[in-house]
Amino acid sequence: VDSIRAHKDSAKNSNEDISATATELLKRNPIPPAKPLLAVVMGSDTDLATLRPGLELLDKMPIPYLVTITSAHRTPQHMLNFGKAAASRGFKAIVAAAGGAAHLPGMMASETTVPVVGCPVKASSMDGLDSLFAIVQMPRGIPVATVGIANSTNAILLAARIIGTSEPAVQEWLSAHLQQMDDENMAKAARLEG
Ligand code: RP5
Repeated sequence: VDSIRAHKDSAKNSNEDISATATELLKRNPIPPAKPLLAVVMGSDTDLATLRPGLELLDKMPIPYLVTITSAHRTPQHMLNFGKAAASRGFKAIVAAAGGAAHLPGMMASETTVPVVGCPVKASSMDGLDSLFAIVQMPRGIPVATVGIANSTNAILLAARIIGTSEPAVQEWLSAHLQQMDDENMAKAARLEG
């Protein structure tokens, strides 16, 4: 980020140069520690299509992660054990995607102090509204951060922001990502304005 700022000063409003630096930072992927910092869990393999955009973005981040399937209904014991062990395994955030009677994020959050980000999946004729309500309406005392229906990109970005509070490389990546979106939108606006 500092290098972006320094570059910004020296480039004196040269958007092309700033973009080049942001892109360069995004490509940098420091060797991750062996232990995953982020767990991405889903209730069924049918949730994978919804998670894909977020996972593709996660692949570019300097965050070691683990992806798995665990279900609040079909494998409840496994799901509870996963939640119980999450903190001692070193996870700093959990993204949990589920559809329909989407109890996975909430049940996971009831077993751990690791922050859980819930991603509602469209899995029924209710188009994801059922999943959204199931995930967002948690009882007082058991918080789950809930992103929009099927918005796995924001689920991953929010989890990355949580992890970034104690991982400078992640924060640097996120700043570069913000800068890149800014550059891209300014370039689009400039093209429209002619
Ligand atoms: C939920 O039930 C899963 O998260 C999934 O979104 C939904 C449907 O699962 P499948 O019947 O497609 O396996 O537990």
